[in-house]
Amino acid sequence: MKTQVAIVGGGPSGMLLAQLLHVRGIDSVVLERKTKDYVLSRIRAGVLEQGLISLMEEAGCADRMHAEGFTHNGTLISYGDEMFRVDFTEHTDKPVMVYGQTEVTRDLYAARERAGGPIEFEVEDVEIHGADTTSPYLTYRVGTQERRLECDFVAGCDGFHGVSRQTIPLDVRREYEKVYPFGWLGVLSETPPVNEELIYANSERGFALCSMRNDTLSRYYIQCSLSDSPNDWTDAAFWEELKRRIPKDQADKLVTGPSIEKSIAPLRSFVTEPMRWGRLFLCGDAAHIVPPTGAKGLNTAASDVHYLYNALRDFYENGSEAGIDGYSEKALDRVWKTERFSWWFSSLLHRYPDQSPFDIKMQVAELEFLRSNKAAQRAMAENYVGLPY
Ligand code: FAS
Ligand code: PHB
Repeated sequence: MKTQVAIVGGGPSGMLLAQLLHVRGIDSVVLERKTKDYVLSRIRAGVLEQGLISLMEEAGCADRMHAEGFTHNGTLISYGDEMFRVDFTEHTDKPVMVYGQTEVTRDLYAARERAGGPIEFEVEDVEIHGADTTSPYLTYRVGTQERRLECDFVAGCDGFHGVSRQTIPLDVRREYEKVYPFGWLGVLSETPPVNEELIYANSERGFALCSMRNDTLSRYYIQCSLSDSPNDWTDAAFWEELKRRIPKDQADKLVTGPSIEKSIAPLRSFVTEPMRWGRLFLCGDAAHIVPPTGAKGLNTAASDVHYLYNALRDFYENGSEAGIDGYSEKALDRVWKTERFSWWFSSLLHRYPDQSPFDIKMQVAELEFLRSNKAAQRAMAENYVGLPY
């Protein structure tokens, strides 16, 4: 089989790239390790930047998002019983959209199916060959059948544990990592959100986040130990701990209910450089990971896709290699800025095991400064709504 762009990974990165290329008449084949149901069962991001919204519109997949998504013009930040609001539109004239990653991926799958775009599920042993030549190809297995896919380019959209990043030789790759000494225990519940906007909570017991998917589906997180497992937490224990980490007036109105999903995500900051090797291009979690605090994981995958999609368009439509040659540098420039913001926001809100009383005083001083200083709020807002592509 032959295609123009072989895409490894059928998560949001791979599916968004495939759909954007399709709209421009560029053929691609998506190879996904799991089943479609498995991919759609993963509960992850919840906040979309304007850049991702625009890409979904360009891909012709934005109707349901606009119909069902929630526009948020600001967010709440609490520490103890204190709480203040950062108004995004006051500082940036841009809102964000609350619409789950699961729904984004569902919309992209629906578009792919409408277009009859080839996607192969449950593929195994994907290997990328000849990435440093002008005629790369992939080999993989579906069941007992060995297959080969000839292509012009390979998009590595296969996440942190994928094969693409590992294809770049160790003497070419430079990796940067920070592992955080805690995780996030997340719960999805069919309950009304405690507040119309998100609440990012710094408390002496640890971080908490009150988010949502719609007005009857809430998403909550609490910082937890890396040694915890979801089964260590009954629903009652989770709700009790969440209430102790958010302001009392919010805790008093929190509607609790049975969890319909409960999982723990480790937190890490990770970047691999370069994001291109020959005809192989890394996108999204295959190249970088952020702690979810700043809601940047999915959104930074989107900016990678924007740069790669336009680079490939330029190649096929104008015969120019400028975009593909500049992809890695351009993507990494924005990646590092979102890594910084995600690290800063995580440092501001979480309790770290080795924190001294002085360190905690610094956190409170930073929160007080953010609360009282418009320039500080503008800087936070500009990062949160998404830096320009
Ligand atoms: P993904 O990991 O989503 O998709 C990669 C796909 O490639 C998967 O479907 C995988 O099955 C497939 N694949 C892997 N190896 C393969 C192979 N060898 N062959 C074929 N296919 C292969 N971001 C936020 O902004 N907010 C959050 O709250 C948040 N929570 C998260 C919680 C968890 C547990 C995780 C892991 C991530 C979270 N993220 C969050 C980040 C997340 O949203 C990612 O940024 C986003 O999924 C990135 O999308 P992709 O780059 O497509 O990678
Ligand atoms: C979510 O709703 O899952 C969510 C929202 C904001 C974040 C992280 C996760 O910063």
